[in-house]
Amino acid sequence: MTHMTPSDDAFATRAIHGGQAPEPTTGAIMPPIYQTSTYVQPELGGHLGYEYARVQNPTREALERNLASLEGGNFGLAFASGLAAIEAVVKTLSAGDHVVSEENTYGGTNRMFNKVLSRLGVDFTFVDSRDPEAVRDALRPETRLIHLETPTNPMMRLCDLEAIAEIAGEAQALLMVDNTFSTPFNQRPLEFGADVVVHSTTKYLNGHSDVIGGALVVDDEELFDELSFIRKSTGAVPGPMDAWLVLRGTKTLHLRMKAHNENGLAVARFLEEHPATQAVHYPGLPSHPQHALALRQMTGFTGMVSVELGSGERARTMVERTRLFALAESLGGVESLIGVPALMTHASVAPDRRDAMGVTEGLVRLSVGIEDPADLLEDLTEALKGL
Ligand code: P1T
Repeated sequence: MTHMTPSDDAFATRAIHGGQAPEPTTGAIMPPIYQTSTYVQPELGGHLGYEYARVQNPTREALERNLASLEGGNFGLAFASGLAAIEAVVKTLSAGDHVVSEENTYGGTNRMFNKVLSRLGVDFTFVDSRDPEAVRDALRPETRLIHLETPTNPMMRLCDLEAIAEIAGEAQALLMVDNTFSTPFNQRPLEFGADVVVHSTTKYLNGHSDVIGGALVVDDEELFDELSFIRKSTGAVPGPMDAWLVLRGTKTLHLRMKAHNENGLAVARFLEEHPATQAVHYPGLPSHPQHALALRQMTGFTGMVSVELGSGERARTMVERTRLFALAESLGGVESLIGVPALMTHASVAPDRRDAMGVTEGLVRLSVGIEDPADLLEDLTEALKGL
């Protein structure tokens, strides 16, 4: 059972206890890692609620209840990766259906929509959803799904969740929101009217850069049943060990996110003041064009910061010089990472589309970790010297 009774407990309490109870046989306080592929049935046609581990796994279910509790939803579904979670939602559609997607998503999401799922007869339109009217204008009678990411990867654009939820409702289209960058500590899309929240749990939810995973959280039971059917029928489940690691990660989500938010803001302020930078993209800065919206729908602004340095050469110099910020794809771990999206996470996006969105070869993305902030600023000072 992945049904979650809504809890009145505060976020920190739900992070630690949500969806978990001591294991009844031994009293083990931590959910055991049920490392099994199948379950013995006492009689033909009479199982104990568990038949086969693609369909049910108690460790995975504990994680799902925990994530549902953190997002304030009724049902959670864990997947083998963030992309597998997004794909499952698109698989609720049929050939001939239409999707409106924010154009500045993670490059892999864009690649899956453009180069894989569109071949199956689902049509995609990509829009700049900073303007909710752009979403409305892209709607067609056959539009079934709107996909948003906010803040977007890597430009840190915001989508107005409440306004777009209203548009989705009028169009009777599902609204899916990728909440990977924000996490439920900073933003809970279901509260603004989204139908599906998606996560790459690889990132902040796990938080320790040792798992690839994904998740969906929904309120509606019928939608949950449909998504469960799709996952069971197509198979992109996480293993129990990975589910357990993510569940261990979420126990400290509130502490980690508080530190990520603080360090992210400190780095964004530092970079904005630095003479070597041309623009800093961070929703917590008053200079962010959607700062007012950020204050309305987010309670913290994460550890993700993008900075424009003006040329690919300058970006290369910076990312190759840092000592604490490791040059790597991914984000959301306790350790700081740095990269050039145009050459790394967004290399699969068409160059003209990248340029139009500002994902230039001079754009550097930082995933600010929770190391001592003075050391992080010192590292950046050294990396930008002479630029
Ligand atoms: O890697 P995976 O768990 O499949 O998650 C894909 C994904 C989905 N949504 C967002 C917002 C993401 O950022 C990602 C993955 N992103 C990176 C690997 C990255 O470095 O941006």
